[in-house]
Amino acid sequence: MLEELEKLQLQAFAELESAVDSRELEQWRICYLGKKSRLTQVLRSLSTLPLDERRNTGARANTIKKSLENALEERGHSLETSRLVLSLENKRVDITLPGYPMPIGRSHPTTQTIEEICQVFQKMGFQVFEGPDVEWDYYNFEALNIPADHPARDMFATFWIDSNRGKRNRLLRTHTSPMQIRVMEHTPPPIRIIVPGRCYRYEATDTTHESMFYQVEGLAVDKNITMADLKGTLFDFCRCIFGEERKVRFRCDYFPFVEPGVEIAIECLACHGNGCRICGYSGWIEILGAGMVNPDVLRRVGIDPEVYSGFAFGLGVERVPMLRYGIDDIRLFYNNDIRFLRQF
Ligand code: 2NM
Repeated sequence: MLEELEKLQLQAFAELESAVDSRELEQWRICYLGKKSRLTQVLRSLSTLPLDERRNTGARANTIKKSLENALEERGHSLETSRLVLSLENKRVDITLPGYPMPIGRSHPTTQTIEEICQVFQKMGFQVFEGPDVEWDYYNFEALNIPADHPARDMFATFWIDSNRGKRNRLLRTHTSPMQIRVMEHTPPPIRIIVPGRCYRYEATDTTHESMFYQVEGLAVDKNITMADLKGTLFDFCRCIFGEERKVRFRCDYFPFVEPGVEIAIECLACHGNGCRICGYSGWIEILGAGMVNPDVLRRVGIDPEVYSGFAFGLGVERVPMLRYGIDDIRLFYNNDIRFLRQF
């Protein structure tokens, strides 16, 4: 019996070496350690053996069982390890290869310009507010001193959403000033805000007009605000955006919501004031409209014009990159032609 057990052990070890996967390992386990294996039979039948033989055989059979179990576990580990090594070997990555190029996105030239403009005013102490694109007639016109029959309405060709043209009619805002009215209604002075956003005009498009475009408008209301504050703030702004050395011109203009109203122009970037096609041979490019907030506008939002005064201004955002980069058609901005957009 002992001799048989020794042989069995040798045979088992030999076969274990040739098992190459977990299925073969399991077969081997059933064969040599399973319930029906010879070893289990021997261990079960120990009680039928004479006493002295029982002790020797039993001890030996148990040692062999232990050593087979250990061998099985070890073989399992080593198969697992070599399987892992092999799969790593197959998936080997050459870390010296150059990487795949990742295209990096960028913000739209209009967005870049809005951010730059807002930064200039934020450094001067202005806060940025945004308002809704869909507005009431009241905020877009009435509160800004443009009643329904006012000729100045012709300045702002409007996309109407409701058609009966009363005060509760909705429209697409033609400027961002309605948000400045909203802020003045809710905020006691001092106020220093700028409002960037989309505006809409119901007009045929050409190289300098789009039916949707962006504006940044600004407003400062406080005690003792004067035209000198307006001029200083906006001249500084022009030089921040267009260069320290740029000449700035300041002239009268008319907007219904301000009195007096002014127009600010800069020396033409293309011809340095000599006159060219871009500046209409005048040497100047209009860049901002502005003025002292009309006392009627202040009164309507509940600010006493005897105590407070303010200045306001507005500029078209797309004009800035158009002048800087010599872009000759505003419609390029919203065609979404990637060949245009990826240049910025
Ligand atoms: C402009 C030109 C002049 C303006 C006025 C106001 C408000 F709400 F305070 F009355 N907001 N924006 C204004 C004044 C805008 O854009 C060319």
